[in-house]
Amino acid sequence: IEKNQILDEKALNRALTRIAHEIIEKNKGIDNTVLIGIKTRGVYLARRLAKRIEDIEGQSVSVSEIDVTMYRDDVDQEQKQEFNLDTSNSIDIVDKNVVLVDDVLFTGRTVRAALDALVDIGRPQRIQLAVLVDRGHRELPVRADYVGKNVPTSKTEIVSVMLEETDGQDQVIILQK
Ligand code: 3GP
Ligand code: 5GP
Ligand code: MG
Repeated sequence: IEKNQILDEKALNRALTRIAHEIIEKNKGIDNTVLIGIKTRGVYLARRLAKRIEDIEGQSVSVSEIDVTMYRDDVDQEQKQEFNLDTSNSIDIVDKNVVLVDDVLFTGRTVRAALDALVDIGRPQRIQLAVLVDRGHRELPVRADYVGKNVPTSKTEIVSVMLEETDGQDQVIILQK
């Protein structure tokens, strides 16, 4: 297996710092904004962005998480019916500026599923999308508002996002099958 590093630890963390600044700039502050991380790695990225925004603005930022697996269009209906959205960890998104956070944007199906999930929770004022890596190959009309790095890939490549919290180190590499 060939390995190609796209982001090392420093570059990954600089990208997150830049995105934190961009979120504050685009929203003219952070007053009405909540960050929502998608399933595994998006959650840790959302927490890191919140920490940076708090350091810059001196104001706390709400962070929560969603698992959109059951909202994907490739999950069968039976599985879907057994699934109940976890409202115990209820997220208040009504009239909020929601920033969805994920590690990799690929076909756009996960983001579509996340929008579906959010609509079930409430009606936000606006939804934006932040991703660490945009690898292309969209199958739906989805784009990110904040991108750590655009990485043109072939469909057979795999972008491996490694984070300290889940993988013991920060880096992004492309694995060539
Ligand atoms: P994540 O939960 O941190 O996002 O989808 C489950 C995991 O598999 C994801 O981790 C993701 O990093 C990894 N993964 C690697 N390649 C792919 C891919 O092509 N599609 C999907 N859906 N996940 C992938
Ligand atoms: P999409 O739904 O846009 O096709 O894929 C986005 C989701 O699938 C993200 O949550 C991401 O974790 C995962 N994913 C898709 N392709 C890759 C990839 O090449 N590498 C990693 N790490 N995750 C991917
Ligand atoms: Mg992900």
